[in-house]
Amino acid sequence: MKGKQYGILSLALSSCLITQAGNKEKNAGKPNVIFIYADDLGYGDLECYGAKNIRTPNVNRLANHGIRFTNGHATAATSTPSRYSVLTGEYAWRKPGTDVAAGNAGMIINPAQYTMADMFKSAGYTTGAFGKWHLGLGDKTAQQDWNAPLPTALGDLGFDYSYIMAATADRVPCVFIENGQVANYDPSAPIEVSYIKNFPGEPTGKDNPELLYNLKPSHGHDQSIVNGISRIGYMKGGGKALWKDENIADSITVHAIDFIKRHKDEPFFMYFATNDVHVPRFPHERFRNKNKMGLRGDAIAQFDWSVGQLLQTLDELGLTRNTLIILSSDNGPVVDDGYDDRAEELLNGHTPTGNLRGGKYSAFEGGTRIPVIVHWPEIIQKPAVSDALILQIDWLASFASLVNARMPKGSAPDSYNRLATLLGQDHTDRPWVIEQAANHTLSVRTKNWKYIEGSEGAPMITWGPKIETGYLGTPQLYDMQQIGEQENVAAKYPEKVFELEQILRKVRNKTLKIK
Ligand code: NG6
Ligand code: CA
Repeated sequence: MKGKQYGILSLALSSCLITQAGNKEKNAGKPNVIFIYADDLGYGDLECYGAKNIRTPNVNRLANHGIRFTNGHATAATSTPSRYSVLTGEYAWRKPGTDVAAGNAGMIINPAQYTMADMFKSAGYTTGAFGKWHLGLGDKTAQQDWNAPLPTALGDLGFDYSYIMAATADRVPCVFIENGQVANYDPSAPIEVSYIKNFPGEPTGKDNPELLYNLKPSHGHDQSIVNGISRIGYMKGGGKALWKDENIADSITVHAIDFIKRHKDEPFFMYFATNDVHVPRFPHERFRNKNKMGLRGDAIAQFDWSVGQLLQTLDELGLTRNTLIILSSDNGPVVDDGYDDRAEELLNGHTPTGNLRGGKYSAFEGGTRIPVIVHWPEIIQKPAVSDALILQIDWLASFASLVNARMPKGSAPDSYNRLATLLGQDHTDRPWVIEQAANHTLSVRTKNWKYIEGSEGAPMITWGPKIETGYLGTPQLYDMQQIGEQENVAAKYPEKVFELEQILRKVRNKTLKIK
């Protein structure tokens, strides 16, 4: 594989490798890299993955001219651990405190840790992060002063610029954070945040349902009210800085476009993490009522629009050819995730998981098998569909190889260079991938088999979403050549169960490496 990658490098970077002159020249030819990271977008949610009720022309364009993967996997079935893994190249289950984070969680990635942004920066890239963060901010949980610059933020993780939401749209604080400070800060409305108790006199969804003029909760989500939608957690103040949900996609996209324009003459890395299609789904009016799936469908259309805006900007600036775009999702889909948005009744035959079993949170495939599309016209000239088994955790080492970055010893311990596979130049399956369900049940997936370790836990999610967890007291084994993880064949193939158990044991104690 190494030789092949060098081939790519020499094509794309030959000029830069020999030029010693100023930074600009040194970096000439390096591809820009844009990582488009949707939230809760399922394997079956895009037109190019078979969705029938929704048009996604901009994502289709990427798929039609790139490599579309049918066996791509996120490392976890929820956001925080998935994002942690992809940005650090370390399985989240190795590190305590990486479960779904509150909006006032302290920074989960240690500033000293090596990240994808550090890697790009070391290779001469300008780096930017946009949209959903959900990996904590500031030194200490619940100790942040949101009215002053945060002492630790994305600048400490290698991002030159960031315009982010602290956690999720359903968690306070409902403000954007730009370079570690609340954007559009309103001094007349100081911000306070708590995940323990409300601030005196502040309305909540629970006590003041009459104030919920935009969306009502279906489960949970009944604490502070912002923009007529109640959230998880309590906040006070914010004033003009508070977001309007219907403008979130616009805000993120406009800032991202601005970043591209500012850095059009130097290589840039952009982490573009959309809020769509996470709850609360409240897309802009111009996306409403255009498909039969209601707000969830509108949110997918809005996601596609954001993708289109980035593409159009690259086109206008003449950057499309030498920009590598990788598009994916942080975990599998969920229909009712806590707001009464009628997503369930309006599915109209749509299957967000594309018929995979389970969904977000789950140990089954629906939890972690997600769309992955790679687009880079300069190098990928023959569009293709690849069924190679790939895992998001490998993107860090793969991109490091792409840009010839030297990763410090011990960094990104679980990330392997699979660049040639990502670019469609070979179809080598990862020998195994490890996946984490919401309750930390781990699975080992190989091309042909899936092993789910035995674990405690109810067969269905207990708090609202109608999703099979895949948890069972004893180990399960599925033949992945059969569709849908229907028949547990653990009793039939004990030696296979043993083999996959050994893989898990050795990955856990770091004695198994991929050659
Ligand atoms: C759950 C929330 C859900 C969502 C999820 C995190 C409730 C009842 N449910 O706890 O709405 O926010 O956390 O989603 O509060 S993730 O995609 O960011 O991981
Ligand atoms: Ca998610």
